[in-house]
Amino acid sequence: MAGVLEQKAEHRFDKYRGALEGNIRGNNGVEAVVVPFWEAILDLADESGDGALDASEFVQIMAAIGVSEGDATYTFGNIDADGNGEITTDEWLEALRQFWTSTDPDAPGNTLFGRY
Ligand SMILES: [Ca+2]
Ligand SMILES: [Ca+2]
Repeated sequence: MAGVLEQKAEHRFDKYRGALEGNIRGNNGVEAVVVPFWEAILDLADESGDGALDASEFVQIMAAIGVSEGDATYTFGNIDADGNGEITTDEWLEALRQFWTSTDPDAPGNTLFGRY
Protein backbone atom coordinates (compact mmCIF):
# COMPACT_ATOMS: atom_id res chain seq x y z
CA MET A 1 0.00 0.00 0.00
CA ALA A 2 1.36 3.39 -0.99
CA GLY A 3 2.25 5.76 1.82
CA VAL A 4 0.76 9.21 2.29
CA LEU A 5 3.68 10.91 0.52
CA GLU A 6 3.39 8.64 -2.50
CA GLN A 7 -0.37 9.24 -2.65
CA LYS A 8 0.13 13.01 -2.45
CA ALA A 9 2.84 12.91 -5.12
CA GLU A 10 0.67 10.77 -7.39
CA HIS A 11 -2.29 13.11 -6.91
CA ARG A 12 -0.16 16.17 -7.68
CA PHE A 13 1.41 14.50 -10.70
CA ASP A 14 -2.05 13.63 -12.03
CA LYS A 15 -3.12 17.24 -11.51
CA TYR A 16 0.03 18.50 -13.30
CA ARG A 17 -0.39 16.02 -16.14
CA GLY A 18 -4.04 17.04 -16.58
CA ALA A 19 -3.13 20.73 -16.70
CA LEU A 20 -0.28 20.11 -19.14
CA GLU A 21 -2.45 17.99 -21.39
CA GLY A 22 -5.24 20.60 -21.36
CA ASN A 23 -2.74 23.29 -22.24
CA ILE A 24 -1.23 21.30 -25.10
CA ARG A 25 -4.58 20.30 -26.58
CA GLY A 26 -5.79 23.91 -26.39
CA ASN A 27 -3.84 27.02 -27.36
CA ASN A 28 -2.37 25.40 -30.50
CA GLY A 29 0.02 23.60 -28.16
CA VAL A 30 0.56 20.66 -30.49
CA GLU A 31 2.05 22.89 -33.18
CA ALA A 32 3.75 25.30 -30.76
CA VAL A 33 5.25 22.81 -28.30
CA VAL A 34 4.88 19.16 -29.29
CA VAL A 35 5.93 19.39 -32.95
CA PRO A 36 9.18 21.37 -32.44
CA PHE A 37 10.17 19.14 -29.51
CA TRP A 38 9.67 15.90 -31.43
CA GLU A 39 11.30 17.31 -34.57
CA ALA A 40 14.39 17.78 -32.40
CA ILE A 41 14.06 14.23 -31.06
CA LEU A 42 13.87 12.86 -34.61
CA ASP A 43 17.04 14.77 -35.46
CA LEU A 44 18.83 13.26 -32.46
CA ALA A 45 17.58 9.75 -33.22
CA ASP A 46 18.61 9.93 -36.88
CA GLU A 47 22.12 8.56 -36.41
CA SER A 48 22.70 8.04 -40.14
CA GLY A 49 21.74 11.66 -40.87
CA ASP A 50 19.50 10.76 -43.82
CA GLY A 51 16.50 12.66 -42.43
CA ALA A 52 14.48 9.54 -41.60
CA LEU A 53 14.43 6.83 -38.95
CA ASP A 54 15.03 3.22 -39.90
CA ALA A 55 13.68 0.49 -37.61
CA SER A 56 16.90 0.29 -35.60
CA GLU A 57 17.08 4.06 -34.99
CA PHE A 58 13.39 4.09 -34.05
CA VAL A 59 13.62 1.18 -31.61
CA GLN A 60 16.65 2.81 -29.98
CA ILE A 61 14.99 6.20 -29.39
CA MET A 62 11.77 4.60 -28.17
CA ALA A 63 13.76 2.43 -25.73
CA ALA A 64 15.20 5.66 -24.29
CA ILE A 65 11.67 6.69 -23.27
CA GLY A 66 10.73 3.27 -21.94
CA VAL A 67 8.96 1.65 -24.90
CA SER A 68 9.80 -2.06 -25.30
CA GLU A 69 11.42 -3.32 -28.49
CA GLY A 70 8.27 -5.31 -29.31
CA ASP A 71 6.01 -2.28 -28.91
CA ALA A 72 8.42 -0.03 -30.82
CA THR A 73 8.54 -2.51 -33.70
CA TYR A 74 4.73 -2.68 -33.71
CA THR A 75 4.52 1.14 -33.69
CA PHE A 76 7.13 1.45 -36.44
CA GLY A 77 4.96 -0.64 -38.77
CA ASN A 78 1.94 1.54 -37.98
CA ILE A 79 3.48 4.94 -38.55
CA ASP A 80 5.62 4.03 -41.58
CA ALA A 81 2.63 5.11 -43.67
CA ASP A 82 4.09 4.27 -47.09
CA GLY A 83 5.70 1.04 -45.86
CA ASN A 84 9.15 1.86 -47.24
CA GLY A 85 10.99 0.80 -44.08
CA GLU A 86 11.75 4.27 -42.75
CA ILE A 87 9.87 6.98 -40.91
CA THR A 88 10.22 10.40 -42.48
CA THR A 89 9.74 13.68 -40.65
CA ASP A 90 6.28 13.99 -42.23
CA GLU A 91 5.23 10.49 -41.11
CA TRP A 92 6.61 11.14 -37.62
CA LEU A 93 4.84 14.48 -37.21
CA GLU A 94 1.56 13.13 -38.63
CA ALA A 95 1.66 10.34 -36.03
CA LEU A 96 2.28 12.89 -33.26
CA ARG A 97 -0.58 15.08 -34.43
CA GLN A 98 -2.85 12.02 -34.44
CA PHE A 99 -1.67 11.04 -30.96
CA TRP A 100 -2.57 14.45 -29.56
CA THR A 101 -5.70 15.26 -31.54
CA SER A 102 -7.36 12.10 -32.90
CA THR A 103 -10.09 10.34 -30.93
CA ASP A 104 -9.95 7.36 -33.34
CA PRO A 105 -8.40 4.48 -31.37
CA ASP A 106 -7.31 2.90 -34.68
CA ALA A 107 -5.39 5.98 -35.88
CA PRO A 108 -1.74 4.93 -36.31
CA GLY A 109 -0.58 7.84 -34.15
CA ASN A 110 -2.58 6.49 -31.24
CA THR A 111 -0.21 3.53 -31.10
CA LEU A 112 2.80 5.87 -31.03
CA PHE A 113 4.05 4.69 -27.66
CA GLY A 114 3.08 1.05 -28.08
CA ARG A 115 -0.01 -1.05 -27.50
CA TYR A 116 -2.51 -0.11 -24.82
CA1 LIG B 1 18.33 7.59 -40.38
CA1 LIG C 1 7.95 5.68 -44.68
